[in-house]
Amino acid sequence: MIKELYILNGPNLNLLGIREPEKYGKTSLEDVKSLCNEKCIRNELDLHFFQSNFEGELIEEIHKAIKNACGIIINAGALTHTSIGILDALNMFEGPKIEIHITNVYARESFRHKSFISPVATGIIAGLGVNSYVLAIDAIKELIKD
Ligand code: CA2
Repeated sequence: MIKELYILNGPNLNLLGIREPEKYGKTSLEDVKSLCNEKCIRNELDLHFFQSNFEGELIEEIHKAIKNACGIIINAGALTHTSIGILDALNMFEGPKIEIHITNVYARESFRHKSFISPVATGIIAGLGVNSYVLAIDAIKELIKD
């Protein structure tokens, strides 16, 4: 079976492009999915794109990734700053995993400066708008090449 690239999105990211465009931009999550899909096709990767507002659903998706994925890109949203469950699940995934953020979390409130998942991330991309997603696909492609 061809392995897939899992791109996982946490709470409230379904509202991308609809609310707070001055902070998160005008691109919808559906548009982000299309951009990622184009990039994956060019890089011969199969995309699995997922969003949930529920921590447990995201953890279950990471469990599926352990079997099926060549890499994980995760924007865990606010769960980045709170979730040991997501940290533990990501820790079990042995392939490359990139933590991404649309905004520069270090230029924002101090509670966003702590990430529970950074210690197990292969790399982190933040502050580049939705381009953070596209750049992370390049990073995964580079990390999985022979
Ligand atoms: O910058 C990011 O990508 C964040 O992961 C976004 C999270 C935030 O809690 C993190 O600190 C940084 C929030 C996602 C909320 O998404 C919205 C999108 C549009 C409108 C309102 C919320």
